[in-house]
Amino acid sequence: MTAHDKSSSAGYLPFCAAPTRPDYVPPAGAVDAHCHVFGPSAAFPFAPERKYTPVDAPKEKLFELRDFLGFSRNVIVQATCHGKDNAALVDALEGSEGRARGVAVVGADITDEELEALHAAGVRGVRFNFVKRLVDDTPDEVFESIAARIKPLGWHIVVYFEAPDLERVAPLIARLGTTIVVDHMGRPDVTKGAESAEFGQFIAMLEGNPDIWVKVSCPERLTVSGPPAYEDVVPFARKLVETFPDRVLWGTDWPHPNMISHMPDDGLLTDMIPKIAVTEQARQALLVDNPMRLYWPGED
Ligand code: 0GY
Repeated sequence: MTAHDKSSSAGYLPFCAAPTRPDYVPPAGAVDAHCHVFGPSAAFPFAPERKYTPVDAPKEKLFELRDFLGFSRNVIVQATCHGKDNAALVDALEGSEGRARGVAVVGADITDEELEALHAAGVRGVRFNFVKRLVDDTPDEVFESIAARIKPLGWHIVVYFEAPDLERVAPLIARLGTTIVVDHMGRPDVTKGAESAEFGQFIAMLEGNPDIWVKVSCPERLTVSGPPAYEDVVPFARKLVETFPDRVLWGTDWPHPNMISHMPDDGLLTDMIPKIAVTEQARQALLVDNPMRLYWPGED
């Protein structure tokens, strides 16, 4: 077995078991709007088509972290290692006492009854993944057909792509005709800088479409300068927070699947928030008002 045999979690880093208690205290009702649950694999086996096998990261550990970091709610995003089997996600949503919403992965063949059951469990969106190391190609027609199916439920679409894929993905996003949430700032190349033409193209897409939101998340995957400060990622997140204050979300990305360079300390990630959202008003929007509008509309 090699270090990264996709069928085994050997060689993949476990999540940080004892994060630092953050100095930063999130506002009341704060939402961690990007995290995952994995397995436990004995109960919820990973998908045969997966490209990596994470270490188990069960819902109890996620809820423990939520409380430790000072958050009130989670948005749990289906990751590729569970494929289109949303059972672990649904189990976590049902175990959250209404404090988690979900983003599922579905195929175009999903039935209306299955969609309604996901909605009842707390799913409010689907994720379309374009990252080549994570998934095989899906034809645009399939994505468009899923978009049409979820529209009556009022769901949105989370898209995950890397900066070089923007040209391929942007026309599809424009056709989907629903709220879009872009994962991890569109994965910019941070060595090019936040004023680069590449990041400018991404910003222009958001300026041209008020229905596109963005998660200012995932410094651990974007950084070159590295932990604990991830200072090369801060200008990108800050620019998005300042340009689109009412369309940004923040998440830990716990348990940081598929990370092999290092495992971030979720307490230190939380301490980055005041650096990327420098006013109390910006933090209230980022952590409470925006995610509540998208995932718990009408609730306090
Ligand atoms: C993330 C990032 C990654 C993995 C997935 O669905 C996934 O497997 O999203 C990654 O490897 O960049 O958001 O968890």
